Parts: sequence; structure tokens; C-alpha cells
Amino acid sequence: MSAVAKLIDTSTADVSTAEADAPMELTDGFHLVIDALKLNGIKTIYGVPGIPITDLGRMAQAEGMRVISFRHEQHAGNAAAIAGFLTKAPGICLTVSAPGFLNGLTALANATTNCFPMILISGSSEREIVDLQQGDYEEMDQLAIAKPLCKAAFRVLHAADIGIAVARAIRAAVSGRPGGVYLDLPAKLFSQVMDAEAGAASLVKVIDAAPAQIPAPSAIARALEELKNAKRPLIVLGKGAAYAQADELVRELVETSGIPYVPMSMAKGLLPDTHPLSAGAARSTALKDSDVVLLVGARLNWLLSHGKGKTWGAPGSKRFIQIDIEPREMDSNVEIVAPVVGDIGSCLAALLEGMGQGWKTAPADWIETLRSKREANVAKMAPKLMKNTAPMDFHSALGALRTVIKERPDAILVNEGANTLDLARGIIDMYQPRKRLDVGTWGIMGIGMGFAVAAAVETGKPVLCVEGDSAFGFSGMEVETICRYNLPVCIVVFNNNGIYRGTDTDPTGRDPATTVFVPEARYDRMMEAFGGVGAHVTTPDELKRAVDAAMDSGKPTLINAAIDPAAGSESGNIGSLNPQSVVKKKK
Ligand code: ADP
Ligand code: TPW
Ligand code: MG
Repeated sequence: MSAVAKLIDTSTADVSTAEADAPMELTDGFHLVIDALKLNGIKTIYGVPGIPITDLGRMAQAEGMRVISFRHEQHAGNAAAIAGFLTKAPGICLTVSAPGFLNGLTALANATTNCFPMILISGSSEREIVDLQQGDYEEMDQLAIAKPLCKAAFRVLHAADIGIAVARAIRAAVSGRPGGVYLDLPAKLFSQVMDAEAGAASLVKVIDAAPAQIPAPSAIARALEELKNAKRPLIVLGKGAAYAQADELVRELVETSGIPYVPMSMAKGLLPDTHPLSAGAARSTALKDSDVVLLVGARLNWLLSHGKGKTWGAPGSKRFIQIDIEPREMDSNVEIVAPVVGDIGSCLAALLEGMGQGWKTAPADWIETLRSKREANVAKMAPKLMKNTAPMDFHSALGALRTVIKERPDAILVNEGANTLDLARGIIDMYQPRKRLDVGTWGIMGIGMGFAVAAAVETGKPVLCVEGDSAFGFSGMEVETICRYNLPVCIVVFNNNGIYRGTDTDPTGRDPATTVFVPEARYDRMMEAFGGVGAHVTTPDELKRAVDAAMDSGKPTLINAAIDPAAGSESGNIGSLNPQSVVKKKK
């Protein structure tokens, strides 16, 4: 059913004129926004209601869209962002003005940083009053504030422009390097009326929103030349490769070239972590000792030590080839000897064509070096994963969850925390693409429940959230949202009484230490408060049983997993980024 309003404009009815027999059919800003989104295949809105967008949400729901209401806009925004990552269509987050907008803005900035396509749509106050700073209800110049934090920002003042604005927002979000877009809709816009026919004609269905970007043949030839001459080649798969949904081509690249690969966190599962050419469990050796590195949708940012330093071995020992859709990514940190600019699907297809049938696979001694390193690392880890005693440490608890994902490879794993994140990333093997969702480029806490909701809504698959107790606290209230929509989400809180560890004390003895929480808190009862299932476990066996039960039932579940408060290390595995004071205060 079209949302075009069946409004009869009685004000223009004049019995003395012929038009009286044919009253004009009208539409308005509300309907045009909904029609524009629907026309472009957008089926879901994540948001929080309030002035001036309450009716927009209601009407979108009445028009058959899925409207998922959250308890806080940041989580709605995170849901929209990860929906964008999972589907390649922009996720939509809808908020009220100033404070709601600002709450959503963190998610918008985070989406942009991670190259996830989303559109933050916020209502805003009267332009005339805002611009004169006369103190309107929730007054704020939202457009100006959003602009530096996202890829593009637009404001719509006339109902007739809604179609174009939505089209521009969609294109900006998904074309080229994906990112966040802000769309400012002032309150007055929603009730502006226009002729329904003209309104319908003003809508734009975006054709080919993310056009293929074909790499230059010379760039492909250059990259192949580098690979051909490599003695110890390595492929690094990043979340751009996961986003691109070129899964078969990624597999073909690895298997045709025989080049070992290392997946970045959210690229895990693009090929199963158990693949013979996976060097994930020999990451340090692979990065340090490789000579030619092909980056596929991965930036040489801090997560890859900027392409230099001891992670990458001797200075000058590396030649980088980079596939990315963003030309300005090339040479961002170190020289890229073979830049391949284009979309990953087109670039991989061209590389594979260039390799042809007779491509020699990577040298056997290099593959063997990585294979034996990997096996040694896996063997070293194995006993730690099998302990079944209380209190659990991270390894033994994660050993249980590793088996869960092995047995249920289509489940989506959401993961945040410090030790809980770093150790889960290493321990839990992934088997399918886009099944691991985590804190991404910023290492941001608070994505957990938003990602979980969208993962369940967008894919219909079961979701397992592995959350540090601190990480969970950032979005914990959304367990109500999970219960309200009855989503198949199982949250496991790794409860070690605090941030990194639960053992710190305030040297003055006055307050709790800055990193600790109420000890032995029962997070499971939060879930029970809203009708979900709560469980409290102290051993890996109990944990495994509780997760299996949750995933079999599909019921919203929170499992409070008691972890030894002394088990964690400062900042997980990135403690070295902590600045240290060199000043010793005299007492
Ligand atoms: P990771 O954190 O996994 O290393 P990054 O977020 O740093 O990954 O890098 C992802 C890269 O992928 C970005 O530079 C982005 O421009 C690129 N990218 C995203 N989508 C595509 C695509 N379809 N084709 C090519 N590159 C892409
Ligand atoms: C938005 C800083 C990084 S990790 C973390 C914080 C607060 C929590 C670690 O404790 P947790 O994990 O989750 O209990 P564990 O297993 O080690 O005990 N604010 C934001 N983002 C970040 N990254 C932080 C603060 C941080
Ligand atoms: Mg903790």
C-alpha cells in the first residue's frame, strides 16, 4: 500500500468552481519521507521516538516498515550501522532533536570511522529560531555539528525536496568508501503538504547506488608482478573484504594463488579459520616474516601497527599491495608499491583473470613455516581451553564458547570488552563470513546490544554476545529491547568484577578503585526483570549447557559467567598503548 495520504484539501473546495468536483489529493512531509525510504528498499528503522518524529515512527510502522524502538539513541545508531555492514544498504537511525541527535552522533561517527553505511535522520527545531539563537525547544544547529563527523550531511526545507535528499543520502552512504550520513529534517517539514501526484513524482529511486569501480589494467599488472616475485607472500583480509560480499572471489584468490592469509577481526570467517592457508594463529610470524603483503579491504592503521615497526620485521623488508575503493588510503602510512583502486569484487575478479590457470602457488617452505607455527600455537593454547574448574578464567570460559560456535557456525558473534574481546578474537574460530561483529576501528565500548538487535533483526540468525562486564554496562538497558522484540539473543557477561580485573583498590582506602564494580553482581537478573531467561554459571560445562539451552530455545537470555577477578591483564592485549607516568609522587 502506498503511503500517499488520502487527504482532501477542503480549504480549496469552492462550490462555485469546477474544481469542486475534483478535490486535490494531498501528501505531506511524513508520507514523503516514508515513501522515499520504501521506494529505495529500506525496510527497517532503528530509533527512539519523541518530538518531532513520534508520528513518523508510528506512520512508518503502519505502512509496514519494521520500526525498532530502543531505550537510547546510541544503541539505535549502532544497530543501524551494523545493519549497513551486514546488508550493504544504509541502516537508518531516527532520533529527536538536540539531545537525541547527539546521542545518535557517536554511532554515526563510529560508523564513518568503520566504513559502515548508515543514515542518521534527526528531527530538528525551527530554523528561524535556531539561527537567531532564541532558545527554541531542543535548539541546536545540528547540521553544523554533524558535518565534520560524517561523510555527508544534508538538510531539507521543502517537502518537494525530500525525494532528492533521501536519494543523495543513500548514495553518499553506500558509494565509494561507505560511511555515515546525516539528514536533518526540521519539524515544520513533516506537516508541509503538497499535491500527492507531484509528491510521488518528486521521489527518486536510486539506480546503482554503489557503482562498480573497475581497477585499471596497469594497476592489476603491477600487483601481479609483485606477487609473482614474492618469496613469502601474505594476504591480509580486512572488514572491507567482508563488507564487499565477494566471498567466493576471496576464496578463489586464496586458493588459486595458494597464498596464506591473516584475517582482521571482522574478516574472520570469510574463509573458515580452520582453512589450511589461514595464518591467523601464526599472525606475528606471518606479518614479521612476509616479504610481499596484499591488503584486501584493510587499512594500515594502528590495528596493523601502521605497516611498520617490529610487528613488520626489518625496515624495508616489506612491499605492500593494497586493494581499496578509497584512493586516498594509498600511502597513508607507508609506501604502497602496487595500489589497486576499485571495489573488491572487481579487483579480485581482475586479479584472478590475470593469474589465469597456470599461476604458481606460494613457495612451499613459506607455507610450511606458517603451518608449523600455527600448529605449535594451537597446541600450546589447547590445554588452557579445556580446564573445567571454578573459578573460570578467560581461556576456559572461551574454550566452551569456541565449541558452541563450532557447533553452530551460522550464529552471529558480537564481542566487546578488553580481555573478553582480545582473547575471544583469538580463541573462537569463525566459519562463515560476517558472523563476527565487534568494537572495530575505534575499539569502542557500547556496541554490544545495538549490534545484537540489528544482527537478529536483519539476519534472523541466533546471536551470541560475549561481553565484558564493563562493556555490557554501556548498553545493558537494551536487554529490555531484546525482550520486547523477543529476539534470539544470548548474552554472556564475563563478570570479573571490573574493567580488566576486579582486584584493584583505592590506595587511600576511601572509595572503590576506579576500575572495579560491585563484586559478584548478578547481571542475569536484569534479563529476568523483563521476562527473559537469566542464568548464573561458574564452570565452563555449566556455561556451555546454558548457552546451548538459550540457543535451542531462541529466548532472550543473559548468562552471568563468573570469571576469576585476577585473571585479566591491563587493557587486554593493547596495554602497551597506555601512557605511563614517570613521576613518582613523594608521600
Ligand atoms: P580492518 O579494521 O578489518 O582492518 P578497515 O576498516 O581498516 O578494516 O578497512 C576497511 C577498508 O575497506 C577501508 O579502507 C574501505 O575503504 C575499504 N572498503 C570498504 N568497502 C570496500 C569495497 N566494496 N571495495 C573496496 N574497498 C572497500
Ligand atoms: C566508549 C575504554 C576499553 S575496554 C573497557 C573500557 C572501559 C572495558 C574493559 O572491561 P570489560 O572487559 O568490558 O569488563 P575485561 O574482560 O577486560 O574485564 N569508553 C568507550 N570506549 C572505550 N574503549 C573505553 C571507554 C575501555
Ligand atoms: Mg570485566
